[in-house]
Amino acid sequence: MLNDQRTTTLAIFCKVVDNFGDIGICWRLARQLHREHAIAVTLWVDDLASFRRIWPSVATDAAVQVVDGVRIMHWPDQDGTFQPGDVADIVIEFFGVDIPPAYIAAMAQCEPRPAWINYEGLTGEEWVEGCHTLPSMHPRLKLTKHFFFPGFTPKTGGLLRERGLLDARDRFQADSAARAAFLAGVGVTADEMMGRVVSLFCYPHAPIAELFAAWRDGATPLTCLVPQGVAREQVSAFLGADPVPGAVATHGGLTVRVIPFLSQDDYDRLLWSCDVNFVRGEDSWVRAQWAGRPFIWHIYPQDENLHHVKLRAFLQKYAENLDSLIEFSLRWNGVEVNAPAAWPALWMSLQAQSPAIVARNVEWQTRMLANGDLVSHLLDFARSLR
Ligand code: TRH
Repeated sequence: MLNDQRTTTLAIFCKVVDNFGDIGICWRLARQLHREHAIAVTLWVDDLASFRRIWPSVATDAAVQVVDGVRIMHWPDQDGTFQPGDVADIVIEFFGVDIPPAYIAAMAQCEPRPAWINYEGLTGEEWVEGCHTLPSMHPRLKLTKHFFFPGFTPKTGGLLRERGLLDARDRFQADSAARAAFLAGVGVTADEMMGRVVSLFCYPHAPIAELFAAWRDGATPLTCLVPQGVAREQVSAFLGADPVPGAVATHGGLTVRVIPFLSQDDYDRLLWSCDVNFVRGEDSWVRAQWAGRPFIWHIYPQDENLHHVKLRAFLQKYAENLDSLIEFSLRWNGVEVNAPAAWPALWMSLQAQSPAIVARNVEWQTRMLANGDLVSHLLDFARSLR
């Protein structure tokens, strides 16, 4: 057992492979561990510039800094000397990154050994239940690491969810002035707020031009809010200008507006404010599930279309009988379907199914809440290893 007399220490090792999901998830995890469980967290991260995009108070030139109570260490390479005293009680390698060899050697000298956890990616596939918490012995050292899988069932680690998140969301969504003030703060006009408002976060290969054309020709005015840097080419083609924050153009029923790339907390508010959210990867996808608004997921692409299997596994769990949502999601992700509908028809049928989608989201949240929150599961599991 961990010694309850002193603060538990925990280290997270994060490499930004691409995009914002790696640091996005690690930062969310780190903050929650510290704020809600009083853990002394050290976050090792190789790319402070990406970090700063989602959390602007992070300095990009500091080897060590403390932000929101979390110690952040810049992790430029695998060098460094470590003693057992440098090793945390719980060591998390994110998505299987290689921890510096000297740190691992120091882990092997600790008594008791640290709880070593490989935090894996979220998927709705069934095999996850069999792999969650499985051990993996180090080939040479007396050390065992364990796999930890987030997931959608009680036999997985559950989903990241901060204490009070849903209350904060409910208060925000019940307060039309708060929504108006937030949207105005990112440049949305009062007229735009009166129509439908959609947020767009997707990879560049999504069929964005087709969807823009459907919205442009639609009967209902729609404003699409795009954080800076997302779908740059397609947005710039629609605008006929550089997609910098504040850039806006209207063609037919569609207004496309570029907003600043937001902090993680403001990004939540964006999801809570919009009628429909287009999200991607892992972390924004989970946040959209907690936002309680219809969402369309653009999955991170993998070789040999492996991601199509993951997409279908999620839709099977989440979207049963929601045919419009399933078809829209498959088409948005480039999956071939029989007798594909045109984008205007797809969008209209998604809108028509919106009440059922919202009702499903409520049921889904009840199920996900019953699974408990990921950070509590992670700590319980780590403590059981010591
Ligand atoms: O950026 P992503 O595409 O990250 C991806 C996925 O995590 C993928 O599974 C992983 O393998 C790959 O990275 C390496 O999408 P994701 O996961 O939604 O992460 C985006 C983060 O950025 C999330 O924490 C929300 C945050 N964000 C903001 O803070 N502000 C914003 O304006 C936006 C659009 C996002």
